[in-house]
Amino acid sequence: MYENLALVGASGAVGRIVLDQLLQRQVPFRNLKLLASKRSAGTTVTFGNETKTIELLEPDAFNGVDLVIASTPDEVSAEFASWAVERGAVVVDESGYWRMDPKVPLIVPEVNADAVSNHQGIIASPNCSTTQMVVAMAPIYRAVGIRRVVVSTYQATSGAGLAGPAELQRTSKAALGTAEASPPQTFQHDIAFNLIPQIGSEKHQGYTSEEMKMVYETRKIFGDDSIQVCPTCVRVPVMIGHSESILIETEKPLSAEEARELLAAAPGVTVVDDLNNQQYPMPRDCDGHDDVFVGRIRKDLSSENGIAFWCVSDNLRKGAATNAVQIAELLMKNVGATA
Ligand code: 2RA
Repeated sequence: MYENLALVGASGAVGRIVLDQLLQRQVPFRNLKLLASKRSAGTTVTFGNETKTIELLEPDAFNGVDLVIASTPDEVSAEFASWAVERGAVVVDESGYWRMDPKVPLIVPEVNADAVSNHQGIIASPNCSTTQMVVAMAPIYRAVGIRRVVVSTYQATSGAGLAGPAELQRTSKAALGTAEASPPQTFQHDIAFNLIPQIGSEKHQGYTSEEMKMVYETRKIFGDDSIQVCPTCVRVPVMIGHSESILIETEKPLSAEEARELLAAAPGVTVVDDLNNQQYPMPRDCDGHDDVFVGRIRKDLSSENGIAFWCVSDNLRKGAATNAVQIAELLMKNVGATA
């Protein structure tokens, strides 16, 4: 049974949405403990009608806990996960630390829900830019196979945590002359009225860490190392909602109409695709929604088996909090199924 939950990182941008999702989705649990490191321990957050105090993240905080949902920096996850697992809890972790560990399933429920049962105490949730892409790839992969993906991302400032949108606001005001200019702190350059073609640091042959996550995580989630991925990740002056321009080269040919039908029928996908009536997904419309939105679906004019589309998702929801809560729900359902 997963009755006693702990949320690690409750005061962060994603942690707050996890709390909302636990209520909205009526996730069945008995007790909920909120944990964070020294800086936030002792502060309070609102959970429904309750005011809950965040407790200190320390080994014994996991005594009696069955299931942990965690949204923390990698180095925090590296330390606390074993404290929880040694005390019998299962950890659903949103950090990047465990994702490529062969003993840790990397789960997007719409794509590889079955892999959840292979866990040894830790289950990872992918990076936001990967999650929305694989949800949109899944129905096409299942129908006709996928050889190659070329993706360019347009990633919102909230991907960098609470400090990202704050920096966008501050630097926008400065650019408009209504506030003092100050040097960027969260991003490498001024993000106001700008685009920054770097998320993360150099990782492999001129690709950034964010870009290589899209390569490695996609292959692990599909269990298919033959999928080729060429990513370019860009930070854009948007508050919430990552957008992606995706070109998929399929194994067998697929028409745009067939792709639209597959996507429309896929779990977790909403198709918004009517160019003549200016209908396509945009980040401001997707903010606050759990689905992955797809539009501009069309045949590639330059290759036989190419399908191109535009994909937008709330990076704090399906890209993080919602996916983690869905994994927790899968675990709870699996226990119910075997009981
Ligand atoms: C970003 N994908 O948008 C990252 C967050 N995990 O910065």
